[in-house]
Amino acid sequence: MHPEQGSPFDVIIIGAGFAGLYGVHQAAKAGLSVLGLEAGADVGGTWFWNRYPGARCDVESVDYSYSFDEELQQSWTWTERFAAQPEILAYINHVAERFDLKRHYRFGQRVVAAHFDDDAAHWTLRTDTGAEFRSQFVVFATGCLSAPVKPNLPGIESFAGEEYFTAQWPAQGVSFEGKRVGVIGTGSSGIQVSPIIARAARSLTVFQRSANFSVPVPNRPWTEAEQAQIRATYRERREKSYYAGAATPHASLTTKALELSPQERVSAMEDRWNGGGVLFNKVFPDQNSDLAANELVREFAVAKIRAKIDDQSVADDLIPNDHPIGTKRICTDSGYYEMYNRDNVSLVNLRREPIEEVTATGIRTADRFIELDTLVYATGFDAMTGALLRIDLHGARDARLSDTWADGPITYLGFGIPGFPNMFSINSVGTPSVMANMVLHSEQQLDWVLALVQHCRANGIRKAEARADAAVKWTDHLLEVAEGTLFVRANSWYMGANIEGKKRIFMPYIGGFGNYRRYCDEERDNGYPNFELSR
Ligand code: NA7
Repeated sequence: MHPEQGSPFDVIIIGAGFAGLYGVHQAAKAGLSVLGLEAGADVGGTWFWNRYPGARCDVESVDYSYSFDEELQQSWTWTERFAAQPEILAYINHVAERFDLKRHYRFGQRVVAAHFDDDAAHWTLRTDTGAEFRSQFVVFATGCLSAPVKPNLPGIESFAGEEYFTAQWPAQGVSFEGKRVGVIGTGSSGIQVSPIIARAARSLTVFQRSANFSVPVPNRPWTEAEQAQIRATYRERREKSYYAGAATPHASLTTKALELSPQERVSAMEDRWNGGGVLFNKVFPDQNSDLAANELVREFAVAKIRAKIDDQSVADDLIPNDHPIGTKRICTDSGYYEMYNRDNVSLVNLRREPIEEVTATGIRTADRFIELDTLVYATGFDAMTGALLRIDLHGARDARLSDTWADGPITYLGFGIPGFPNMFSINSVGTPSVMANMVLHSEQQLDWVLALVQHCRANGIRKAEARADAAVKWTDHLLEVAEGTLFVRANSWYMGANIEGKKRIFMPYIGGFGNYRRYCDEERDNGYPNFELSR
């Protein structure tokens, strides 16, 4: 029977971002019956929701794009070196139309519950419209920074002005002309949106709980010669990326920081600073593991930042002193620090001057009352685990994800969770995706998952479930790799530290894309020894 008439789909893929769309395309191409479910009204995922002005990717456009179809990559023209949100969303729409992917999707369907039927070996998914869908396999391509968190500030509900969330920005845009605007949050989103608001608003007050490092985005249009050169060498560029640490063709130097002369070090840092945040995050091979090397990079960045700011007491507040550089994602900005030289912009350091309450007309801090017409929340996400844990997820033997992950998330290679057969999560905990180029990760992970689905179907396997011991081993391994770095010293969202009550544990695999890919290849090539495959 056709799935529409009641029999389960082979696979349901949740999410219409880069990962979900690719999965739907490949599943359909492989002849599987596939359904896509998406909470948003259209395709785009992250780039559908985060359409705040200034939103821009920190990975070069020619790398942050699909590699699976040579004609696609040869025919699409990226205008800018670092694409802004509208161009990325236009690209995703182009891909969806080119491969006729929207017809597989139901939009406006947020999955709120997913239950596994042990006997029938299928999943039943329920969405917020009350609709139910069944499938043998389910893939959560729901994003790792997709569960927005509104701050829990006293009185926040009483604010009578306009309120916007960078992660749920209205498609029709927002006018800040003549408004007194407050931005809460100084991660990538706050740092990108603030300079644009500052140019239009009567006043802008930035409320900063933690300072972040930001590197200016070296954006410019691609020249025609560069575009031609990239097209001619695209395959090599991708080959280099497939087994690289960050899934881009760029690598750190091979010589450790302290083994270089001071002059060589400065020139390397200057070069990488001019290449943007992703490059500056890996100038030296030991910068994220050796504090002395990290300190050299930090000092270089601090001097760069100080030079942009007129008032050094403001610079004191803007320079992080609570984490080694790079252990929280380095942001990418266009004029963020320079913005503080404007007369209409001020910074509130919440560490010194906490918010006491939000009222109908503004924010009262420990020291003063700031009148506001508009509040912008750039307060981040319940990263990596939030999207899954917000769903009522029941696996086999009545396992609940919230119980399975009560002591911290465990997965095997990020895809498989013991107790949750035939369910896979993409770009999630246990994968290196958030550390790097998400698009190539999405291709690699969906290829892997769909190969396993096809293996099951070809061999009459009804259930595939990650083995508990393998998940413990993988989780221990990723923690061991993280312990060897400075990342565990930061209160970052990688550690779950931005969410009150969330277990503090390093969630991504930081061993690099190439190594991760090798583990995945080995598991597949050996016939999935770390999965329980039952008929
Ligand atoms: P981030 O990087 O998580 O930034 C969120 C910011 O909001 C960060 O500065 C937080 O401070 C701040 N925040 C969160 N809650 C509050 C409250 N209650 N009061 C004041 N300030 C608060 O999210 P983004 O959207 O900017 O970027 C996410 C990723 O997208 C980014 O890393 C890139 O990979 C792309 P905190 O640091 O927690 O003290």
